[in-house]
Amino acid sequence: MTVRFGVIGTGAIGTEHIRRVEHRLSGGKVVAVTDISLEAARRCIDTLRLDAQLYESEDELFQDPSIDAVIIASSGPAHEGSVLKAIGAGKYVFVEKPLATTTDGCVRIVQAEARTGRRLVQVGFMRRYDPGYRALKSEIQSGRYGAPLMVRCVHRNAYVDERYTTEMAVLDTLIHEIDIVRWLMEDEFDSVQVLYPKSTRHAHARLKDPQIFNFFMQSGVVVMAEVFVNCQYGYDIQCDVVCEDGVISITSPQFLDILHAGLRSHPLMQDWKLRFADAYDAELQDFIDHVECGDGPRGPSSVDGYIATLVGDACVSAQTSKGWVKIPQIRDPNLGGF
Ligand code: NAD
Ligand code: NAI
Ligand code: ISE
Repeated sequence: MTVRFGVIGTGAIGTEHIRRVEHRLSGGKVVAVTDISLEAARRCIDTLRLDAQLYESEDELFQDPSIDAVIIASSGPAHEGSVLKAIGAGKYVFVEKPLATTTDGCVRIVQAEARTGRRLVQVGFMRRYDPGYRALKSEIQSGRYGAPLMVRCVHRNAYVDERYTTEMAVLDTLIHEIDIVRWLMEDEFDSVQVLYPKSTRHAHARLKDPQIFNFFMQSGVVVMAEVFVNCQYGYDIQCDVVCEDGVISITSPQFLDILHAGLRSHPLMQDWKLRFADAYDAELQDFIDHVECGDGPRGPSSVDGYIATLVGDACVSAQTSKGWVKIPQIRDPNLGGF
């Protein structure tokens, strides 16, 4: 069976995901698209020469019985409404992070999915599919380096535009670290504190940049995560796990080593598209494969999306409250979900 996709949101990553379903992955076909900007949807169809229906609203797209699954790649605040309608229409859902921008919105999604009695939702936490993070997890689990004590994360973007604010750094950017640290360490967050170093001259008035988020995990491990989204030089993702008997770090994939004019250099990736290309391919292929065989997605779940937003909410409180903020009970026993 071919999984027939409808795509909601044909901006930067929506277009990338359509390209990969159509040209790189197997078992999927994009049959319909929509975007709140019909101009963006039309441009996507033209640029990728798609043989796909353009719907003027997501409601029409959800009513199309030939669509098996949707990719939701609209801006974060639009996700909740679209995911709930998709579940109501009985479609499988691949939704970009964050699952929803409020904890209550995530709860509504988890509960709506649970009421259907089957798993329908996968969240786009693609780092779980990245070869570097997978190798790191397997080294941690080998026990060869003793117990982990500290984790140092760095998340740098070359630049962001004027729409990106101090608060957005949490659910837009840091949320990747929140999810990957839970997954790597098999541990939950306990408390968070935010530090603001001197701000870069490249940040605009509504953005403090960089920001440092310090966490205690429930096990006592300390996580230090830097978010710096106007670093100018490129896209730079780092993660070091300091253990009792050694340090394990991921390295960025590098394609070139250039000797020129008295210097040895490595060109740096400029954004997420290339850095995580293999991970995006793998997460969507995994989604297609599990939808195709009828057992529903097995990747990051709506509960993972809920926990990431819950921790994110505490980080946003910590941004304005100087001290440590306790993270509420991670897993509400009444939540349900898969
Ligand atoms: P974008 O602004 O380029 O694209 C968003 C698109 O969604 C736009 O075309 C916009 O018109 C459309 N849109 C917004 N609200 C909509 C609605 N209610 N209905 C239909 N369409 C709507 O943004 P982007 O960079 O592609 O990011 C989109 C999503 O992907 C975000 O959730 C973002 O967090 C996520 N993202 C994830 C990664 C990653 O590494 N996993 C990377 C980039 C973006
Ligand atoms: P974008 O701004 O390029 O695209 C968003 C698109 O969604 C726009 O075309 C916009 O018109 C459309 N849109 C917004 N609201 C909509 C609505 N209600 N209905 C239909 N369409 C709507 O944004 P980008 O960078 O593509 O990000 C989209 C999502 O992908 C975000 O959730 C973002 O967090 C996530 N993302 C994830 C990345 C990752 O590494 N996993 C990388 C980049 C983005
Ligand atoms: C973007 O939405 C992503 O998810 C990227 O991976 C991240 O690096 C960037 O900061 C976000 O804006």
